[in-house]
Amino acid sequence: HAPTFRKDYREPDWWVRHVELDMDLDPATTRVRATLRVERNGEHDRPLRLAGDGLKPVTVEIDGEKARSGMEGDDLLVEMDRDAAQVATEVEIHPDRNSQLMGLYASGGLLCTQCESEGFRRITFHPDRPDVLSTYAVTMRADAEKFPILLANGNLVEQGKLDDGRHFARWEDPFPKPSYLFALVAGDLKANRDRFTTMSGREVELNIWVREADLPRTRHAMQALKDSMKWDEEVYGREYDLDLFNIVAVDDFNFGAMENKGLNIFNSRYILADADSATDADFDAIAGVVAHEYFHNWSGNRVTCRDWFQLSLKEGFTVFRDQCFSQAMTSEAVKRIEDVRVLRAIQFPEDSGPLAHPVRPESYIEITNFYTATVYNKGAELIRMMHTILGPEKFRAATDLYFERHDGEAATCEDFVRCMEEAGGVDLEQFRLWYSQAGTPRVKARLIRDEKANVARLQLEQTVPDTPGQTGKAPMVLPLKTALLSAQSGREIEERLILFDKAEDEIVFDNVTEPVILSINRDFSAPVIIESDRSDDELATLAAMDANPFARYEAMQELMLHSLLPAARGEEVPPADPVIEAVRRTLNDDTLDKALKAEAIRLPSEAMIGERLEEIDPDQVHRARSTLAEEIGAALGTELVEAQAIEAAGDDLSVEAKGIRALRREALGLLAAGEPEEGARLAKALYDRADNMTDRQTALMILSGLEAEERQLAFDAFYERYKGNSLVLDKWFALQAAAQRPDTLERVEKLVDHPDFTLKNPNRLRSLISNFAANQWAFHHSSGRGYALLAKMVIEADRINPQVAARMVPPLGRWRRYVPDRARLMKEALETIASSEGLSKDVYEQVSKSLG
Ligand code: HT7
Ligand code: ZN
Repeated sequence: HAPTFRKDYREPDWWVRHVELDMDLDPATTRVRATLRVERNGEHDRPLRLAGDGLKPVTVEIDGEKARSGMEGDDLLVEMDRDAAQVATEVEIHPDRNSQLMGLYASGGLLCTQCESEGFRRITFHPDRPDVLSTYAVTMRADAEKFPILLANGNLVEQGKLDDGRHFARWEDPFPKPSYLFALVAGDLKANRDRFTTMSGREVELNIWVREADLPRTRHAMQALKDSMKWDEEVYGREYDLDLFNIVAVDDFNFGAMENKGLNIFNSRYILADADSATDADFDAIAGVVAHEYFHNWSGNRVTCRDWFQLSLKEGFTVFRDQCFSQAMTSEAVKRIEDVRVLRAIQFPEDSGPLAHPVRPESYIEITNFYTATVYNKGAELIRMMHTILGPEKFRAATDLYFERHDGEAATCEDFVRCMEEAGGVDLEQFRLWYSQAGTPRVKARLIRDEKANVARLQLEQTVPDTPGQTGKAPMVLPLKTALLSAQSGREIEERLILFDKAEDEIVFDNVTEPVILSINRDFSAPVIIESDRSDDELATLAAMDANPFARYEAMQELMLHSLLPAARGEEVPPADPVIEAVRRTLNDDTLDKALKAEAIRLPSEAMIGERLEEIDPDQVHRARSTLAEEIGAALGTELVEAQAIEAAGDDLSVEAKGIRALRREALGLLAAGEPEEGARLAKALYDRADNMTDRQTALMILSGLEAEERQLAFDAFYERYKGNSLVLDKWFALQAAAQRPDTLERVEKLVDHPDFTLKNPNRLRSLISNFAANQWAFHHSSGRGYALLAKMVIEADRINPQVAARMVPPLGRWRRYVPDRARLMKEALETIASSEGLSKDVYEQVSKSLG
């Protein structure tokens, strides 16, 4: 399993200008004839190397004559005696045996493709690297009854009937694209059809293709698509470029969705929704993913990546774009809080563990292991920081320059930063370290008021931790949005953007004539960990008064951690009164909207508490968190009952209605912790009257942690009602895997044998196993059986789908952070996986790095 290095990048020896594909589609055996118009790149006599993965050439021809060729491993080498030629190959592939879901595969009666990053080589021989851009023409033939709809990238140019009940369609994509953006779908699908008029007045046909029965559940996705198209025009000046935009939903999919040119393919969980079956979070996620894939049409497709080390060029930028879109469509502050929560819960642990890597990695064994929170979410934070440094107008000028200069090219992160520098008129030399240095910077912040001089001095110190293969790092540029508030009134005295770029610095605020409180890293302007010495009183004032809603949430989290961290370390626990009072104030604050209230009263998760500890004892962390929840619940019964009782219509997806349901979830959760019987009664009543999935899921989540007869009744009722709906059944598995109860491990061990559980469907596998591995208390059971179960699932899943299996390894990789008995058991589980025979390179890379 040899690594590939960024430093080894070389331009391709041969360009492929055009690809002509001719495919006889059949689930058992599909015949693929590919004709590549190739051109020598520069002066050399190297052969044409075409990547393959499990392919055997039936024929290889140059300009219609048999070619001299041979295999080297999986690759086909073709001897070339001319500078330009038509090279044709023929292979046979077997979609119904493709359990990896890469290349051409069968899912629920459909045939569909997934080519990013290196799946095209499972369909035909091809250089299959993102810097080789070609136009494509695809002719498909298939059984007309089983596969009445035949789709590919671009425009449909011809279709018709054939003999033997077969038919054909020919598609042409005029935009040169890398092979990872190739797609086709064949199946019995129906479309939700709509139209969009672009800013220059062009009409675009929009189709969302699903099974006929699912059509009513596509409305939200269609609205999100039209909103995204409009937003990209208004905010980035980007117009859609084809006359047709197709989306297809499939049930078996390794990721969320794929941005293939003109033919996005989606995991059905990011398309299908109605109030009866989808939660508010599902609706929001659908809008976010639809927007993300649509935005890729410019940030990814029109301007693509030179090589896979540049993945964040398209992914970080596109995540930033989808986050801003969702902020604009919902609540700016709440969406920012959610995004930061995800960053802290997933990316921060990744950045401090054995799989830490820079946003632009230096090497990989298997590139799919680098579709990570670091490349995506930290990558988005880098773009956000540049946006903050440049300001919105210059940032827009810089993206205009980027899209214009690199349209139709395969670009690099460096190209992007250079456009930011040129159009923004800034020097980003030191900022570039964000792309190359892994690890989350830590900032110590101390505010000292000098009463005599009427100034406040902010002393800052930064350190960037060592990560695998990287030590002794240089200070980074940290844009810290900082304000001083009057300690008495909470009034904002001054806000500044500090560009902190040294190991140590002192920032002076003049004209400070009264005691002040520090509000730092507002809106999470830099993705760093802030350590400040602010007191409970100061945090409580910020939580109640800070004009920046994100900073209010942040102060509340810190206040809670002041109480949780000593308890989680087994130290003496300070009284919970400051937290209880702050929660009471928040609940009684009529100026705060409900969604923000819900965020503010939410306790940090066990994973987040663990992140702040030097050594994690999962039982102690659990006890610390549940004790604080109990105390709040017992003290604030009246306020919590009131907060959870506010009603909203189930099909109302307004920010206000979603906030009401979010507040109900948090309030009922705290209440159930303090008063379990009352909590069980209210949760069961909620389950019985709920007219939407959000409330139903809240009720089940609360019941799942209680010892009450209502629990089983509700879970059984839910199963009976939704057993035919696989996306909802995923929730049934997920809720049980996430249950905060002592017997969750045993229940999950049994659920693995449930007839509805399968390793073949990634959604189902993740719903049970990944949710279980994220359940800190249950997964880290002192017996080590949780680790053993995960190891067993990884080994079994690896034989079916290595990509999905490899993504389940990271929870075990955290072993060094845990108390010795857990660390030993986690390491043993990793060793069990490592010693299993025939491990894929995907899992091998994750496990060997985790142990190393
Ligand atoms: N660009 C897409 C990545 C993706 C993917 C990668 C590896 C294996 C399967 C995959 N399916 C989709 C998704 C995105 O970021 O938009
Ligand atoms: Zn993406």
